[in-house]
Amino acid sequence: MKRHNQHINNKGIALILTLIIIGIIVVLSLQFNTSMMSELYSSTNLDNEISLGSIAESGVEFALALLSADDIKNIDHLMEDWALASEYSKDSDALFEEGSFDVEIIDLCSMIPVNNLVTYSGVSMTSKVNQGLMIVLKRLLKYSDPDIEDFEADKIVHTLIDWIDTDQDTYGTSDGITPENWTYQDMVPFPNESMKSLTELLNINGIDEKILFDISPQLTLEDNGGKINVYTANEHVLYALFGIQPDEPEVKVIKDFIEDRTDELYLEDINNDPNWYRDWIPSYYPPPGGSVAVITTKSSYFHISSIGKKAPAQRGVQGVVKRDSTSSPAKLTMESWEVI
Ligand SMILES: [Ca+2]
Ligand SMILES: [Ca+2]
Repeated sequence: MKRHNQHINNKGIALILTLIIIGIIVVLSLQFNTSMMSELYSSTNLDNEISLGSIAESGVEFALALLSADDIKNIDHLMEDWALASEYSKDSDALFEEGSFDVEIIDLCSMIPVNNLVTYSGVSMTSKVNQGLMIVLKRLLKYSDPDIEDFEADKIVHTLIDWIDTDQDTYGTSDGITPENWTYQDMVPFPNESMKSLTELLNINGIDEKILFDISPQLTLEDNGGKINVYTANEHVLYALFGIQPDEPEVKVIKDFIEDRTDELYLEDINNDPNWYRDWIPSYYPPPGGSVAVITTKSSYFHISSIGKKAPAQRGVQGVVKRDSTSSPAKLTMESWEVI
């Protein structure tokens, strides 16, 4: 890890300066959300707010520049520059007379995409359940609380499917569970749409605040294509993905993989072979549906937060960016933003 930090320090300032310039170009080519930025600047204490808003905006540009400049397209991992945005931010005071920014980029493809449990296809948009994700989510629930029985995890996930899919049918009734026994509270009929907030999960019987607290860091509501990036997923997601229970000795497989995927000794190997992880995680831990069903090695949705700081005040924005790497340079689209 020491070697890693040194690497960051050496590259830090030069990289920031270069990327800020790229960033300005990137942002000029984006449909930037001007109303969001004017919100950033609007306040009674105008001078200071403008300054803080500009710093936060520079942070966003910096983040976009890092995502755009990532030229290893078929893999996204935690040793790449975008993943080190927070570390690089520590040098950002060099860019301003007063103040600095604190930028963090989180890969949303590192998480389990709840709304992708249901996919739609064809002209009639027939809904289909992503069986692989269903299994992964069930495991996540059971691993977060060993008291959750298999059938209870089933009911929770099936209820979630009914919440999201557009029909009024009850998923999985063929297994003998009748709709009256089902599991939602005060939710008749279901919204039949994507979840808007993870706290909505509390409406589902079997999910209490403790379980929600445990599982929500592993979940995203963004459509990330229904796949999880093995190189950025946290250990709990990886346990669920490969079916390794957290109390089994086999967790060492995952812990070693997590350590080695950020070891620069392997940087070149990883960059050259996206399937490098398969040497670390043996094939007798098959992800549900096989490797192609729920696993990816590249990411397309990122959460960016940028805080402009000028003691004692701070101001920031956060939002979701979609990156389409099929075009060159990669196309970045702001999906949503809010001032924080
Ligand atoms: Ca990459
Ligand atoms: Ca439904």
